[in-house]
Amino acid sequence: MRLLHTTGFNDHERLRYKLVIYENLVASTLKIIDALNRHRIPFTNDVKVQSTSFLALNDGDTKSLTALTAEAAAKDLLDGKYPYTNTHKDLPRSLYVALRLISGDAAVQTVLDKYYSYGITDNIVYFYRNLERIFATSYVPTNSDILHARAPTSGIHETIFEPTKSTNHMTYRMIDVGGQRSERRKWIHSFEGVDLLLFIANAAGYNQIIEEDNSTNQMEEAFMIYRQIINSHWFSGKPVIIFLNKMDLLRTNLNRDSFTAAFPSFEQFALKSSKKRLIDQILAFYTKRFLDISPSRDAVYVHETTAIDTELIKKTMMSVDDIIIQQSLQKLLM
Ligand SMILES: Nc1nc2c(ncn2[C@@H]2O[C@H](COP(=O)(O)OP(=O)(O)OP(=O)(O)O)[C@@H](O)[C@H]2O)c(=O)[nH]1
Ligand SMILES: [Mg+2]
Repeated sequence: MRLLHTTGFNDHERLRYKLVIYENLVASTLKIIDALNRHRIPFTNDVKVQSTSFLALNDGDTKSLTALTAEAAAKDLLDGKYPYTNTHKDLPRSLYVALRLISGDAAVQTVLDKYYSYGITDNIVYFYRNLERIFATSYVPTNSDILHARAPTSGIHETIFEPTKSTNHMTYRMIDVGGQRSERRKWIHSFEGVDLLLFIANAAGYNQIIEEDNSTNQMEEAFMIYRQIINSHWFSGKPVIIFLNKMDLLRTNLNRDSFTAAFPSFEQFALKSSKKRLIDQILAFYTKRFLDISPSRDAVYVHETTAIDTELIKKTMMSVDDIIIQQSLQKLLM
């Protein structure tokens, strides 16, 4: 939304994302190491980081690092040996070497192929692919890096979008709340007087458990939250837009059996469909579930989205703008 409706991010904000990306990289890698340990999968230590020109720029400890193994790098990461707090400095090269060794290791690749079953966030595949760029001198996160960064919202964040042609010269006030269970008790302070609910669910989350209880799947949790808030007085009679998001991941990772395991009532639809048809059936299934628990179906709009694809989102947001404009006109006429 910031990228579409404002001038985007300034350099100061971009640099803050360096820390988020660092934290994402470290947290996900620690989860991968934990998954390897729990399943007793040893590192194969089959990756060698060469003394490339990139590493030759290193800060003194290059020689010892090139002799490092993935296993030893993982231990150093666990011991907190790659700290980073000052976003005006480059990310530590020593961490680059460690992550190259770890991320390229054959054992790690087997975990990454099934990241969703280990509670590892999906953005790690993207960040591992871009390590060289992220760890280069004077790196500044790009829009794509920012879109891939995972920074759980804590508290209530209001953004004002100034009037533009796309908002029909109206000002939008967007209130972003955190989705995690611990955040939800704060919602009561933010929903008073809102005109429209934009509810975003992870359509690929049917086989991903939520971090808070390690058992509920993310889509089931989304239906549960939606049911609670849509029946509250704040949204009574208000239009609702539901984004079935992460469609890219649903398309690439969909597994028919784990989908029917997560939603047994789906089975009747799914018998012998082609993959494309199956995706359509899943979207119809999700949509029906959302509509079934909506007190009024008339003003519920469901869109499939891929939030990291700005061009695609631009198109979706145009129809969201239409709904907002219609809604405001109705309010004026009342
Ligand atoms: N592949 C893919 N990744 C996505 C898509 N949408 C969001 N993500 C990723 O999912 C993560 C979402 O992170 P956040 O923005 O913190 O999510 P959030 O829903 O606001 O989470 P809370 O603030 O905790 O409610 C980021 O890593 C994004 O890159 C998508 O359509 N496709
Ligand atoms: Mg958020």
